[in-house]
Amino acid sequence: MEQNAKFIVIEGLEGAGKSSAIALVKELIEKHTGQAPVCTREPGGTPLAERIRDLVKIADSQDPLCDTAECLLFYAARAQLVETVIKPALAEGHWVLGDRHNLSSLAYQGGGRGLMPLVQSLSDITLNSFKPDITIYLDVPPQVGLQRAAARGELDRIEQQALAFFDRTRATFLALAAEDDSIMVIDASQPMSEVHKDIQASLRAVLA
Ligand code: Z5A
Repeated sequence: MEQNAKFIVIEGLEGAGKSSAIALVKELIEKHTGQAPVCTREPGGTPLAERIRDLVKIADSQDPLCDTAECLLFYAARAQLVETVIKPALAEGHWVLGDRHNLSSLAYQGGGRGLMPLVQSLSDITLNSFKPDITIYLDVPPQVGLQRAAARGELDRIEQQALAFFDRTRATFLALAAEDDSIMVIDASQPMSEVHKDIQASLRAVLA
């Protein structure tokens, strides 16, 4: 059991390359600790939070989700995941690797939807200063990321937003990263091998 288990999160717009970054970081953590990390995704990661994931991802033209309800659902899912999976895992000495966390709500709902005061209040109430040790933000222009996501198949409800929404979201990711030393920005428009080199370099200190 490791006394100083860490919570590492991978963030980025759709198509930024989170899936392969997660596979890489998982391998690096396994090499460092000798144990697979607990992997989570948001929204989701518990049976209840996965049901909330379906609610926020699937468009219902008869009863479209309003922005405030969307925001509350993300925080309901996050509260369930943090309290029942992430905190217990860390307390038992397991490293946790997250596919998205609170920075996504600050960027998409706070920046993209323009709901920052609501997001900040929910963040304070729900997380009470709990945060990842390190966040790796994979930065990619929305046009590039959405093209990659579209090449994979049909776009979900959030992916169908106008480009301006993703421009605001990206600008918020970058602004928040600029004021928080625990958020590492990686240029994810590079070839994947270069992205992976940069990720390894940014984790050198924490995996030393
Ligand atoms: N959301 C929110 O609004 N608020 C919140 O608080 C939270 C989430 C937690 C979750 O959907 C949605 O919820 C998400 C944000 C919102 N919506 N949007 N839009 P998700 O989990 O289903 O989707 P995602 O997180 O955006 O995952 P994704 O689209 O799968 O992105 P990805 O994991 O980064 O993509 P990928 O599969 O790694 O890469 C996509 C393709 O690009 C793939 O074919 C790769 O081989 C290719 N790729 C990746 N990197 C490269 C490079 N460097 N070069 C060339 N090709 C590449």
